[in-house]
Order: sequence, then C-alpha cells, then structure tokens
Amino acid sequence: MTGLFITLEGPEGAGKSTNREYLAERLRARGLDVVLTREPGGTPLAERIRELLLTPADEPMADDTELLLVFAARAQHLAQVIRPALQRGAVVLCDRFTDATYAYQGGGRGLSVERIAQLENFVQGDLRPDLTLIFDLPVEIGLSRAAARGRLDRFEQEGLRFFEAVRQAYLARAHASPARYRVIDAAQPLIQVQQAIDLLVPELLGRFDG
Ligand code: Z5A
Repeated sequence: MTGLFITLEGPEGAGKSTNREYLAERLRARGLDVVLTREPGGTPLAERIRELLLTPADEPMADDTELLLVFAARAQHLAQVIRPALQRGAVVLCDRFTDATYAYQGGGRGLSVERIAQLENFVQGDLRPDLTLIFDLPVEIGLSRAAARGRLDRFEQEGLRFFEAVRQAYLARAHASPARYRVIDAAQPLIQVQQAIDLLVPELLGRFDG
C-alpha cells in the first residue's frame, strides 16, 4: 500500500462531514489524489447495508446482527474502494471506520472488544488507518446539532448514556495509542476547528512523503 489512510471519527453531530470536505480541499490544493468516502457505505452495495443499519424498523436488530452488518459493509468497501485507492497511491479520507465499531458496538452496545478485534483481523488483515482524527465534543452539544437536522435515524434514537459510552470509548482508544490519533475539540466554533485542521496538514503531508 503506497497511499495514506485517514479516518474521521467522533460522536454524533461532531462535524465530521463538514470537516472532511474542508480537509479534502486542503489536500487537493497540494495536488494530492484524495478519495472521500464514508462508512457504513461507500459503494452501492455497502450503502444498501447502511440503509438497513440506519432505518428504524419494527423488528429490533440484534446487536450481533448490527456488528456483522457493519463488517459486511466494510468488507465490500475495502474491496471496491479503499484498497484500490491506497494501492494507486491516493489519500483516502474516510468518515468513520472501525474505531466507530469499537465506540458504538463496543462502548455503546457493550459487545466484547475481543470479538470486534477478531472481525477486524478477519476483514482487514493488517490494514489499519495511518491516522485518525477524533472530533470530540460533549454529547449534549452533538445531539442538539443532530436534532436540529430533523428526523432521527436508528442510532440517533439512543439515549444520553449510550452516546456518553461512545464518546468515552473513542477517548480511551486515543489515549491508548496517541501516535495514531489526534483529538480535536469539536465544540469550538467551526472556524477554530478548521484552524486546528490546518495545523495538522503539514503532519499529514509529512506522513504521505514517508
Ligand atoms: N456506525 C456504527 O454504529 N458502527 C460503525 O462501525 C460505523 C458506523 C462505521 C452513521 O454514521 C451511524 O453509523 C452512526 C454510527 C454508526 N450513527 N450515529 N449516531 P454517520 O457518520 O453517517 O452519522 P452521524 O454520526 O450521525 O453523522 P452526523 O450526525 O452527520 O455528524 P457529523 O458528520 O459529525 O456532523 P456534520 O453533519 O458535519 O455536522 C452536524 C451539524 O452541526 C451540521 O448542521 C453542521 O453545520 C453543524 N456543525 C458542524 N461543526 C460545527 C461547529 N464547530 N459549530 C457549530 N455547528 C457545527
């Protein structure tokens, strides 16, 4: 793999979608081939799995079903988009990846980290993000941003405790592997969040140059 794999993570309403566009523009301005994608999703088939995961339904989804669907979508996304892009030397900017599984299915649903790690190894082999930006903010702020958008998806219908566990799982992962994670204060006004991203760009370019 010769490209660079960057993932954007964070709890609900943290501004990942807003800021991934901003970061992509910054990197493209430096002449880099940037592939912007997201999980769950990123291919037509994986987007269909995303619909299953996000659409509220009468039949409750078992936690293991949710976990397996997330990894099924990921296997497709890796095969169709992420691995080919990295192989041709692109920068892949992905809105959520396996850290979200550790945070939502692990922290939020309480599934075992060992089981998630087994699936991670099975689906990804030794592929891991080169760098993960965690957009962190108090749960209440993120939820109020999401609520302002209107109808809530299946995850957004969870309560404060679920999202607090998600946030803490992200922060614990960042704390355990500081070389791979950068935590950005996403409660700041957008202009300041983007200044924090600007400060990271030289480091990203440095990693890309090897
Ligand atoms: N999921 C999972 O369970 N397991 C997995 O392995 C994976 C995912 C990969 C879909 O993710 C769900 O899938 C997700 C976890 C689960 N569910 N949840 N919750 P998603 O990323 O598509 O959905 P999301 O987290 O709900 O994204 P989001 O709410 O759209 O958040 P965002 O992309 O981080 O935020 P945004 O859309 O850029 O911004 C939200 C609003 O806030 C918007 O109006 C912005 O203009 C505003 N905003 C952004 N930044 C600021 C600042 N700094 N100040 C003020 N306002 C701001």
